[in-house]
Amino acid sequence: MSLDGEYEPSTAQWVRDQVAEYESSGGQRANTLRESGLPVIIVTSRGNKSGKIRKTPLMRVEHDGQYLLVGSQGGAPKHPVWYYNLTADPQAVMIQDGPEPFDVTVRELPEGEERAQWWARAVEAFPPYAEYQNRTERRIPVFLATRRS
Ligand code: F42
Repeated sequence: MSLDGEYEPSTAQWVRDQVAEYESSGGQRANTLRESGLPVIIVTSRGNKSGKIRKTPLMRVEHDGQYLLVGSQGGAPKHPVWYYNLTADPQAVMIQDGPEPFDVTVRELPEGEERAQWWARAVEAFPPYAEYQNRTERRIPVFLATRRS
């Protein structure tokens, strides 16, 4: 793991519990969104203010080895704050999708064909994303994550 530093768990209990269970089981447990059966990944970023290590479960949207990270936060009016960690340092990001985390570089997708194609994949993987976007004026941000060798 190339992102070192002090881990600061989420302020949301269910989130930090999911991260702990996922990591301690090497991705064997707590790898879905509650009973939905829909798969989850763990995204590690560096706090853009605190410099601490932050870990965020997100729905797994994967295609040909790339991942889409969707800043939906249930359609809330504001971006989740991990958004600002990724924009501040797109290289200080890791994804765990199974036993071991790996380094990725993220790029926010602007409006256009590529975003539309990935958004369709996201809604296919997790249909509530479509509702969440209808629920808010905010354009839900999405990042394309590409593994660094
Ligand atoms: N959230 C999504 O947005 N999309 C998903 O697909 C998604 C899936 C999912 C699946 C399972 C699960 O358990 C949770 C899931 N969530 C999903 C929720 C997600 O894990 C986050 O909890 C949610 O998106 C909110 O992210 P957040 O980064 O806003 O978290 C808050 C609660 C938080 O931890 N705040 C911290 C705090 O102390 O208040 C600060 C965190 C932080 O990164 N601070 C930065 C720092 O420097 O340390 C500063 C950030 C800034 O600029 O303010």
